[in-house]
Amino acid sequence: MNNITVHGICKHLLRNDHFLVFTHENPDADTIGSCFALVYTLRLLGKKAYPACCDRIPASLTFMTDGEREFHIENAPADFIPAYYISVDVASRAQLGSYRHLADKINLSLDHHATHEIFAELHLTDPRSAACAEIVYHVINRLLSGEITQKIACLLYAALAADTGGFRYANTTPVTHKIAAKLIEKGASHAEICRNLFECKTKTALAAEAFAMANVSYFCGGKISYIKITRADKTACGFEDEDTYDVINVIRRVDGVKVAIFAREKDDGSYKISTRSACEIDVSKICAIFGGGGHAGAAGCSVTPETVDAAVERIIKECGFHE
Ligand SMILES: [Mn+2]
Repeated sequence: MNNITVHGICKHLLRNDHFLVFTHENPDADTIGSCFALVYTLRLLGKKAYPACCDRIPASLTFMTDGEREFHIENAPADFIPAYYISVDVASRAQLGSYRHLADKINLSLDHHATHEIFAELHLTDPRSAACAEIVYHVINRLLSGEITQKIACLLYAALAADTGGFRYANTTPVTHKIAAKLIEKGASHAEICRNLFECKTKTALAAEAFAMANVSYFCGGKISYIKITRADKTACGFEDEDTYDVINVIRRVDGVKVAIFAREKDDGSYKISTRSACEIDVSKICAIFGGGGHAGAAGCSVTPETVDAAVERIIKECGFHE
């Protein structure tokens, strides 16, 4: 499936310059960490490189971007003319969000989604990698001959820790732990990163979680937990979309729950459905029914307001649990 190796990628990167590195829309720690680690590495090699992110960095992840939140293409200097386009952790054209019209320009894609839709000229997709940052680590380690800086180590560590839920999810492998160990050796501040990722919460994020705890419903004898959050709920309880990133984790941790479903009304009125599976049910296949995707244990899709309730009913049915 892959048409390039880590070695081949390094040769390409060394031969080119003026890089634009794209995250996926609604950026998470894996895409941000992978993107910025690659940008800083290319700069260390004397090249020009800028991140490109169509959405704002969530406030909870600005510890990874020196507090900055806007990384639109226009934020790069006016005299910077991109000549080489890279995407990291982007599973499909659609995941480039408002930059999807640039999908055909992507020269190199690094990704770890099993559902990866090939859109780049060169691509390395490894679904065995717990995070895209694992793949990026191998590239960066080679480019820098092992001389990974502390800043880059922190970015990659945060990405790894986030996509593995703090090295707790089933996607965590011995390789993940070996890379994490290397990154700590290079100065990754693991305790501070994990506090930022998993413990520190804004008051508005706490309000979102309180809403979820109070309003979760259960199906199939408690094997499925479900929460729907509308725009009206967000206004009434004083929280925003980015405060809801941990809502799915709140409802999936209930004893007996195998599949968690979270439907969130977005500002444009459409619904983003997120799903998590803690059993053999592959939620990426179920979300694919609605044009979505992701991983076996974590996936999502977008639906219209008219179809959201029917979509959730179908997802529950597709899980195949008997009462
Ligand atoms: Mn990822």
